Amino acid sequence: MPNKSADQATLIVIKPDGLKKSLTGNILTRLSETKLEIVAAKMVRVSRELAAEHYRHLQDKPFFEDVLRYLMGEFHDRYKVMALIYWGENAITKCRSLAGATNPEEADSVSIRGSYGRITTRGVYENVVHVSANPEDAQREIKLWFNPDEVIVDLYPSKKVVETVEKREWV
Ligand code: IDP
Ligand code: MG
Repeated sequence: MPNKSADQATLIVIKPDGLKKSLTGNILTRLSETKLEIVAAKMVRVSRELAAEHYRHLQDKPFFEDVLRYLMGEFHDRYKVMALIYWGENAITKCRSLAGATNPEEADSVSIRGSYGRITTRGVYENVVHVSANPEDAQREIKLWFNPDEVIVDLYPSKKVVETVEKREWV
């Protein structure tokens, strides 16, 4: 497998509002403008633990609980998100620039968040998409959301482990 530079990767999450509004295609089309490569993609049912770890930098904020519930899908009755890894030169800057500012009201109106986001009456910024903020966050988040075998390139060092696990197979 090619070994690709880790600082060029970013986690992208299409949040529950993006899925509920059928924006997956639009968002992926917008992100394709970057000419970056998708090196992993999957649907995820977000647990409270995953949401809390993902947003741990916000744990002291008054909106922390609402942001967890938002990512878990509780405000949209859609208990899933789409997680992807985009790889390539300046992946983070390119994707964050297309995503727009965190506050959808302040985001450039042609950005993804400016086009499709909103602030709810509860005060949650529903901004449709997550993009890692910097290479350190990207590495932490990618390792949190994906196993090495789910990524088609070697982004970070990994090791083989042998374990006996109970898993489901097709009947
Ligand atoms: P980012 O998503 O642009 O990196 P962060 O500060 O990491 O922004 O915040 C994570 C998420 O928490 C945001 O995308 C948004 O959904 C929510 N959020 C951030 N700040 C606020 C706020 O002041 N009020 C309500 N929700 C917020
Ligand atoms: Mg962030």
